[in-house]
This record gives sequence, structure tokens and C-alpha cells, in this order.
Amino acid sequence: MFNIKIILVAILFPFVGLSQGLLTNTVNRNITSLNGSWNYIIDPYENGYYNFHSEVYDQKNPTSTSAFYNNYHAKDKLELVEYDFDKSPTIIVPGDWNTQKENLFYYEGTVWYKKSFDYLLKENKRLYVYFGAINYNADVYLNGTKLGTHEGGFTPFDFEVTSIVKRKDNYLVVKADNKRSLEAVPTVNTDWWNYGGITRDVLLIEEPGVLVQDYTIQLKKGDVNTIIGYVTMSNPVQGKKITISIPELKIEKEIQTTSGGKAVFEFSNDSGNWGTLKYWSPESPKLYEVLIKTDHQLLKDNIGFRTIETKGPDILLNGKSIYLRGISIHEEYKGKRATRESDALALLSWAKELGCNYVRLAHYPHNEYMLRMADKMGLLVWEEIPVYWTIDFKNEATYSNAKNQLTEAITRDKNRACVIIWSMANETPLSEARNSFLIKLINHTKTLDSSRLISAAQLTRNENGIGIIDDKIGEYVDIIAFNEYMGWYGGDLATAPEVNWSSPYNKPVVVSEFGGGAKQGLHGSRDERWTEEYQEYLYQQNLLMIDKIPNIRGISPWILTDFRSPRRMLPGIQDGFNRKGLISDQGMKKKAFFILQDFYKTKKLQFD
Ligand code: GCB
Repeated sequence: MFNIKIILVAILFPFVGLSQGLLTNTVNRNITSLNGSWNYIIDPYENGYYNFHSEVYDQKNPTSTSAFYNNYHAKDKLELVEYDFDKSPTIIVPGDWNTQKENLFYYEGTVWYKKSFDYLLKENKRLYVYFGAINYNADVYLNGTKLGTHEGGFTPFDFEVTSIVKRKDNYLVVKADNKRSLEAVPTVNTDWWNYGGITRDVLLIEEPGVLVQDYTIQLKKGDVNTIIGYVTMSNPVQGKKITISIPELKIEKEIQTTSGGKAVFEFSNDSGNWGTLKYWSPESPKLYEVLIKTDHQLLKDNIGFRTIETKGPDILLNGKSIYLRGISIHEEYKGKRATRESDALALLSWAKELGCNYVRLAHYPHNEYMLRMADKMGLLVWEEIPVYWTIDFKNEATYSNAKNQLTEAITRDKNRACVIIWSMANETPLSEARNSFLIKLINHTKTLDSSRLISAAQLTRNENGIGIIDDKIGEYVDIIAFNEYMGWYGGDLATAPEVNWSSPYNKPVVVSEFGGGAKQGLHGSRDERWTEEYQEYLYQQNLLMIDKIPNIRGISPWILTDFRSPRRMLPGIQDGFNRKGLISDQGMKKKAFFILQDFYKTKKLQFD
């Protein structure tokens, strides 16, 4: 009954781009999951999207002269009889298609997804469809009506479907396309697997007519006695009453929206009636229940309160100098895109076992489960967008895309106490165009969130045997972060501890990556690449070197586990995996894991 003609039927309806401001805190809303089994059609030539003269079916094209197109109009509807969703195979959502279907392992292109569902929408309620992430481009249709599109593989988006949803037989169709392109973010060249598909949860969210769309609530920068924030309603209603309460602190305040549907607030503890606020920290990741109430809605969240700032070389968490005992992590678990809460728990439990108080979530915004889990487990987070290597810095559209991904990430995660650093980029080649691109991103970040620290993983240069960390972007960031691969992509491990580093900036320095590859279970001498002993020695020598870097306040070695990368094909060793993990893709620890664990025990004694 459902074939791909449902896409074509869209032409009969006006395009209803109902996307609006992102709904946040979706896990605590009134949700129905659309996860599970979906039908899919592989469409490498995009026959479901373009006609044979490459005209897009779902958009009217009055200038078209194609006979086929005219014919199409004459009939008003064309049935692509060569497709049938219901007879098509199924795939699990969320999940990458590469590891679910052997014939899709290396596939980069379009796959159509379809999910049917019934839904009884209560009177005066609104319904939204929410996607945690689709890599990379998505076109979304419900019951033949185009809802809109989204670009960017790692951030959420939603569409309102109140007027389209039916009691029975709804069909949600998604065109997911993971083709790489030069002007995209990331660009064509990365060192990770380009997993395709609907890789995060799909939800229906039922809400009242006027709903709380978004809010923020946190300690005021530099003032531990004031909580500030705002609530944004879905409609520009004026005078809407909202109550914010934090029962454990005996806070209950009523605020009202102004004309834009937004209410800004500031509560202070001048009279001491909150009692003692317990600050969120890795040692004590205290989360308070926060309630946001309107006459039709009660939204709960769990929020931690902490301050984060820098002073000269120090990173101050709740006023106390800390050392970031970190590890870098890709969103991958056991050779697949990590999709579930249990994956987040497994990955972050390894970080805890290493003795970490911090994780670098590389190289794109991870699943929201990771952030919520880090909040609960007490792990500070570096969150970044995929402005990676050689993206097209001169291209305005590339900038808008990066800015949009950053906005969506900050919108989703700004209430997570764990997030202390927004990172703008990774190892981007120096140029004026790149500098102005990153400076614009930094300024934009500050307009959205002025309370957190800003960084970017930089490259360094070598001058007379001294490592110089002087990228111009250092002037604009709060933390000087750089990647170094001493003993792997050059440099002599034996003399590594004698190497000196220098930076013109009196700011905290973090080594955002270092490491080397080892095949778990391969043993030999410390001079033999790919052995666990080589990697172990590389960690020992790098840690000695890093400890002497002026202003050093943390590290996030590369990387927690081996991860898939098409750049890494060495037979018998890599076999499609970057082997710099401290843990294999099958979950087996390598010797270097224990070197880092020991180092963190010492750092804990020094700083905590
Ligand atoms: C880097 C990149 C990271 C790579 C890593 C490597 O500098 O930031 O994405 O995976 O090196 O293994 O070469």
C-alpha cells in the first residue's frame, strides 16, 4: 500500500516547513518513541527524489520544459510503480546502516526510511516529530506532506505535525543522505567512519497549545549566590505566568513572559533562604530537581550548579584550580555508532575506571545520553562541532552550516553542568579566512552562552627543537588546546622528555590529543610499532614531556577505544580501525591504559 509515490504526492500540498525553535529537554516531555523497525529502500541514483531530467519531485518547477515533467502535471500524480516500501526490508532505528546491512557497509548516498504509526492526538494538544540526529542531510515527509529538511549529522531537529497527523495509518518518510561534500561540515576528509542513517532516537512529542519550548537555568558567572536564566514559550504570548521551583532549595518563583514569549529571571540568595547550595563537581555531581510549571504543563529537569572560569594558568571549577584528567572519545561502541543510554554508560564507565574527571567528546556533538550520563557520573565535558581539518573557510554557506550546528548543540546542552568547554574546531590549517571564520563562531557562542569556556584544538610548530603554541586563535579562546603526536607522526620518543614547549599566552594549556597505535594482544619490544609495548612507552615518554609544559592544566589523550576509519587499512593490524585506543574495539584493555591510570592517580593527589 505504501510505496514511494507518497513522496510525489507532496506536490499536491503546499510545502509546510513547520520547523521552528528546537524543543529542549525532550527526554522529560510527553513522548512516544518511534524507534524500532523501519522499512528502507536503497536509492543510490535518487530516483525517489529526482526525475530523469534531475528535477526535484517535491518542488514545483514552472520553468521546466521536460516532457516528463509536463506529463507529470497533466496527470497531477505520478506513481513510481517500481518501488514498494511495504515489501522492502527493515532496519533498526536508531542505528547506522553500515553495520546493520552487509551491502551498506561502505555505502554513501541516499536511503529512504518509512515508519507507519497510529496516533490519537488529544484535543487542544500539539504534536511534534523529533529526530536526535540523521547523518547527514535529511528530507522529512509525513503523510505525503513535506515537513522540511535538515543539514548536519550530529544535532537534533523537530517539526510540528499537529495539522497533519491522523488517528490511523500515518506514514513518516525520511530521505537520509550521507554523501560527503567539499563545502559540508565536516568536509570530505575525516579520520572517522561516515556512518549513515537515522542514528539517534525518533520521538513524537505531545504538548499543550502554548508550551515551554526552551529554557536555561544556571549560576550567574562569577556569582555563586545568584541563579539566572530564561524560559521561552512556543508562541509570542505576553504575560504568561511560569513558576520555576527547585524544591530542595526551597525556591519557588513566579515569572511572566514579555511580548516575545520570553521570561528572563534572576534569583539571588541574599537572605540565605536557599541554605547551602551544593555545587556540582566530579567528586560530588549533585543535580537538583528543577520544575518549570505553566497552567498546562509541568516540565522537570535535573540540573547541576557550578561555576567555571580561568585565571592566568588556572581553570577554576567552583573557584578551585583543577587538572583535567581526560580522555578523547568517539561516538562509537564496539565498532558501531553508539546509540543507546547503555552505550554511554559503558564508554563513560571506562573513563571513570581510568581515573578521569573529564572527557573530550570528539569530533562532533555526541548523543544527548552522553551528556546526561556525564552529568550524573561527574565527568566534565569538552563538546565540539565538526569544523575539522580543511573545511571550506571561504564559503559563506559553510559558515552558516557550522554556526547552525553550533547553535543546535548549545541549545540542546546548555543546561548540562558537565559541559565546561565549547570547542570551535580541530586542527584547522592557518589562514586569514580560517581565523575570521573561527572568530565569528567564537563571538556567536558568546551571544548564546557567556558562562562557559571556549577553545579549539590547534596545531603547533617546531622552532629549533622547541614546540611553539602560538596559533593566532589563542588570543580569542579561554583555553589553549593543541594536539601533538610525539613518537608517532615524527619525533624521537627516547628524547621526548627533554623537548620544551612555549606559548605567548598566559592561559591554561590542555593537550587535546596525543597517542599512538597498538594492536591489542600484539607484543614485542618497546621499539616495535603497533605493539602494546610501543604504545605503553609512547605514553610514558609523552607524559613526562607534557608534565613540563608551562601552564599545563589537562590532557585528553587520543583515544579511549579503537574506532573505525576508512583511512586505516593496514592489513592484519588496522583492518579499517584507527588503533590508537587504550581499549580495543572489542573492549580489551591495552597496556597503555594502566600507564594513564597511574598518571591520573598522581594528578589527583596533586590537585584534588
Ligand atoms: C588527529 C585528529 C584525529 C585523528 C588522529 C590520528 O590529530 O584530530 O581525528 O584520528 O589525529 O589518529 O591521527
